[in-house]
Amino acid sequence: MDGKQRLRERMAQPGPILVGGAHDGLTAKLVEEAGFDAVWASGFEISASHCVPDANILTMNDQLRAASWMVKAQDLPVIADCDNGYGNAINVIHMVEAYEQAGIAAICIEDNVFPKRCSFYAGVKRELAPVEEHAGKVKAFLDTRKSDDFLVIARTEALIAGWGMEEALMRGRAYADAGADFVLVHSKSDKPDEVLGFAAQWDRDTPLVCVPTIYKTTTATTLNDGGYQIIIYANHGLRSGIKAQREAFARIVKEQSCSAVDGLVVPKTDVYELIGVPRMKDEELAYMPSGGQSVGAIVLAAGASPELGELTLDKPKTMLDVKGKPILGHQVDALNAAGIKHISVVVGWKKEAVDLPNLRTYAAEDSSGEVDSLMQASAELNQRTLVLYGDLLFDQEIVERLLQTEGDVVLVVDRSNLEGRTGRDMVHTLNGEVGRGQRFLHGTRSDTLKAIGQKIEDPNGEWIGMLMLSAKGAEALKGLWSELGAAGADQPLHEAASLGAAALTDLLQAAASKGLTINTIDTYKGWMEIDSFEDYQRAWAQL
Ligand code: SPV
Ligand code: MG
Repeated sequence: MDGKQRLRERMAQPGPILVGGAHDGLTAKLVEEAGFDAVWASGFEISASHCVPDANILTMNDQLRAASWMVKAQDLPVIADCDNGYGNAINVIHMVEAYEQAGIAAICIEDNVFPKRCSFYAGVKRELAPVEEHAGKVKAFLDTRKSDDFLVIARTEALIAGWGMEEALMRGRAYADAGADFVLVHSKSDKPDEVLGFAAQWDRDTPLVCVPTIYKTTTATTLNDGGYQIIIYANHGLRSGIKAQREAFARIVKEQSCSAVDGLVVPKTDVYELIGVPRMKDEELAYMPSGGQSVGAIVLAAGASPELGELTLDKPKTMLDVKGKPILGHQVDALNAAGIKHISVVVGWKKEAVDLPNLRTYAAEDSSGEVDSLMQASAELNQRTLVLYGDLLFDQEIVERLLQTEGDVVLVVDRSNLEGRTGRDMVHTLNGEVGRGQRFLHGTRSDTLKAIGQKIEDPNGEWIGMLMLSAKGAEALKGLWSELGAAGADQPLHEAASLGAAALTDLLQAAASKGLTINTIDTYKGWMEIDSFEDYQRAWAQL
């Protein structure tokens, strides 16, 4: 259903139709959010938002462009204030074509001459167009519109101009008789007497519209009972916005600090919701190649490393220098080169030493289990995310192949010689390793995890400490984590004595046991974990 049909449908229901004034897509969205029935693309507001008087200084195209953003931003019907039709009946014809094409549900044209003056500006020159001329514009509208659901509100300014009730009624009748769908009678009286008096003498079937800006205490119900079907609240978004912005700006200038307006501003996330950032994320996932740009990375680097003695007394392992750059620096370079720019690090032990630029940090206890650490960065687990250990050095090619995968949870598994690997993160996968001595290409094979842990039986690979989560996979792990937490943090999990001490392998095993498909891709070497002084020496020798 388009805006025109929705307005028609609403017109068939009882009660006043409440219309909220807007000047752009965002204010139209707020009108919708508040529960109005339709949006008023207000000439007063649109002009003011360009900081010019409401006096035909903006062109039809300026006004149409603003109204079109309102149509796009939200689902309510948009009723466009079209002033005097921006000229004579010929201008109206072209205007009707353009507005109907833009998806506007209804337009309003007033019997001001061109150029107009806003109804409320005091002490300005005010003239009305001859009644025949305005009735001619109404006829031009009707003969030009393609759909009978595209409606015209004909508005008289007779009361505003001080021409009296008889003139207002005569004009209203002429516009109704010309075929207008609605008649709007505008009044700047601070009491509703004029509009209620007009309605009391109204002797046509054409429904009435009013704009209670000045007779502001009169409720929609009273106006509706008095004969008005559409009530337009024309400019309150703009005026409340000016007040709020004036106060916020003044406070910032006075206190020279953003925190001065803490209580006055909405969180940025509120803005993101309004303008459709969540939708954009879904669309990126659905339609864009999964390059690193839409992928984040989380480096787990919270733990202390007593096995490295003096080397890590004042820094976490991830900050150990390998040939002039910390391990984390090597990781960031490889991730950046693969297009992954949004990198977070969970820090704990000597966290102040993690001082590389452009990283987000999340704090965990240095005694936290790996899963606990990962969940400190759970705010980042809302998109495709690569998770890796902070002591891992790896070939960039491994990341590039992970980016090509499609599974919800994908682990990188080393299939090279497994002898002597005890106490490591071993895996057993469905199909196992490629037969010894066979030729093979990296990236041609994906397998499914059956078991993971340090003590599993019959391992056929080693997990290198790097995995890729889709947004769905990340949600699944977060969900499982809170489910397990609800059952009690002291409960053992797989090989861990408690949930708080659980390693990633424990959570992955629990997820696999619950039926989550975990895929693997193979590597034959191309990575190194710094677990001992010997590893560290090897890293210097090999890098
Ligand atoms: C507008 O909002 O531009 C209107 C209503 O035309 S009023 O400002 O009350 O004239
Ligand atoms: Mg106007």
